[in-house]
Parts: sequence; C-alpha cells; structure tokens
Amino acid sequence: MEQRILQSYRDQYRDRGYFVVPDLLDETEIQRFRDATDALIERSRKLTGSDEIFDLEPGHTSEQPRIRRIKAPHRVDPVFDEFMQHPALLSVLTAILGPDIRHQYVKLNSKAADGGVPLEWHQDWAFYPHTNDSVLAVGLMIDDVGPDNGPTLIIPGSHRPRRVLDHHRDGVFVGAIDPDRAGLDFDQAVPVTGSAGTIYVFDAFIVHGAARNTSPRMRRNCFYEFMASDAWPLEGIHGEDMKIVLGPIESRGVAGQAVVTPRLAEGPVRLPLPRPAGQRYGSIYEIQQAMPNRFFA
Ligand SMILES: O=C(O)CCC(=O)C(=O)O
Repeated sequence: MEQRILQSYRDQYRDRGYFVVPDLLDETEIQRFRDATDALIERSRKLTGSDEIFDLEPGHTSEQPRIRRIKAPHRVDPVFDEFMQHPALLSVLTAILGPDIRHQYVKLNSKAADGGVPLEWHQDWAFYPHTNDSVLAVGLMIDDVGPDNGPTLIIPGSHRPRRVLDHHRDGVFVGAIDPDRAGLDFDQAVPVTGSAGTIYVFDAFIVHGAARNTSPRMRRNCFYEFMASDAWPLEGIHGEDMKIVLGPIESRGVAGQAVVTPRLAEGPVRLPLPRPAGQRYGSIYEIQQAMPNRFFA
C-alpha cells in the first residue's frame, strides 16, 4: 500500500480516532466470509439457547435463526483466522501499531434483518485495558452496510483526551455508558457504512455503539482486536477457560516479535469488574442487559 495513503490513515487515526479502508477485500475474498458465516448460522438452527459459540437474540428459532454474535469464529473456520495474515491488512496495522502485533479476540456481530439488536455506547478500553494504549479494533464488513441495517456509530474525536467513561452502574460493570450522564453529544455520531469487504480501524478509546437493523437485509461485521505486542492485558492472562476461547497468549502473534517486556504507559484504567451476577464470560450484549438506562430503546 502506498506510503501516502498509509500516512493519511495515521493522520485520521490520530485526529478522529478511526478511519475506513474501502474494499480491502475483493468480491471473491469476501464471498468466502459470507459462505462461512452462512454455514455457521445454518448450524445454529438446532440451538434453543446461547452456547460457547453462538449468542442468540431473543426470538431465535430453527425456522428463523437470529444470532447476535458468533464468538471466536477464527477458532471454528480458518477463513476468519487467515484474514489476520492478509498483506493489505498487515500493512495498515503496522502503519498504526508498529511491527510487533498480537491479536486478542475475534467476534462476529450479526444483526438479523428487520430488527437485529443495537449495541449501547461504550469504549472498548473499558472492557480490556492494557499496559499501554496501542490497542485497536478492525471491523470487517461481510455484508454491504448502509445507514438502515445497523451500522457501527462512532463519535469522531471522542478518543481524546484519554479517559475512561463510567461503564459501571451501582458498582457493577455493565459495559455501557449512561447516555444521560456521559456529557456526550450523540448527534455528532457518524454511521460507518461501506460495501462488503471494507474495513474500519478504530482506537480502543473511541466512543461507539450500533444502531438497530431496521432494514430487510442482514448486517454481519466481524471484529478483530489487535494490539502492539508490548501492550499486555491488565485483567491478566486469563485462565484455562479463556485460553480455550482466545488461545494461549504466546500463540497470538500476528506480526513481528513477541515480547515479554510490557511497555508501561500512564493512562486511565478502571477494571471491568465485578461483572453482573450470573455472567462469567458473557458477551457485551449479555453484560449490557444490566444497564437500565438505554440510548437505543
Ligand atoms: O456491532 C457493531 O457495530 C459494534 C461492535 C462493538 O462495538 C463491539 O462488539 O464491541
């Protein structure tokens, strides 16, 4: 990728906290993601409740599957895993994070046609603070995303100054910002739209959410969490249960060298603890149920 374009991504990432790379994948490449996602959704038909892979929307049936999240699809189908070595993705990531990169989690947020559920405003940093702030997420559009099928909404510039907004309620981590207490101007939010194969890259501090899908089309976006190898998760390296989902930390290198010397930077941290009762490794959708004051009614 041309240096001039990469420099423009660096500038946008610094100034607005996110940028869009249109059509990073071509039609043949993205069709493999669509086929893999269709096959996974097909597999969900027999489920009557969420499990370790599928987070079901209320109203899911075998006739009309409604999935809100497929957890760690890269551990189920290689197409999601192989993407992390895509040369164009790696040139974008190294322009932002430097040469040594690790991945953490991968999640596919699926919004069913006609009502697929929204996601409340939050900062990813509130969920996974690290020893430094070289932490971001990449959203990959598997379907075309327009203003009506539940795009991610981002408040440009909300990544600075570095601060972690309150995602707690009554002393419990609810994974959502109270819209009446945050002092944010939600009218500034921008829908991130584009054709399938487009990616967007956003800073872990940026305030974002996602609208309801009011269209007759699905919206399936796959999200990859990446960080500089020297950014270490402050919640610690999870135990055996989490290793099964994420893979051991030492096997999550994406590019360059793994390091065992975290870079410690000054930064705001509030740990995402305690989780709402009954939640162990619940998805954001489950955790946000505990927030009574919702923006996306
Ligand atoms: O689904 C979306 O558009 C936003 C995803 C997101 O912010 C998350 O899963 O943390």
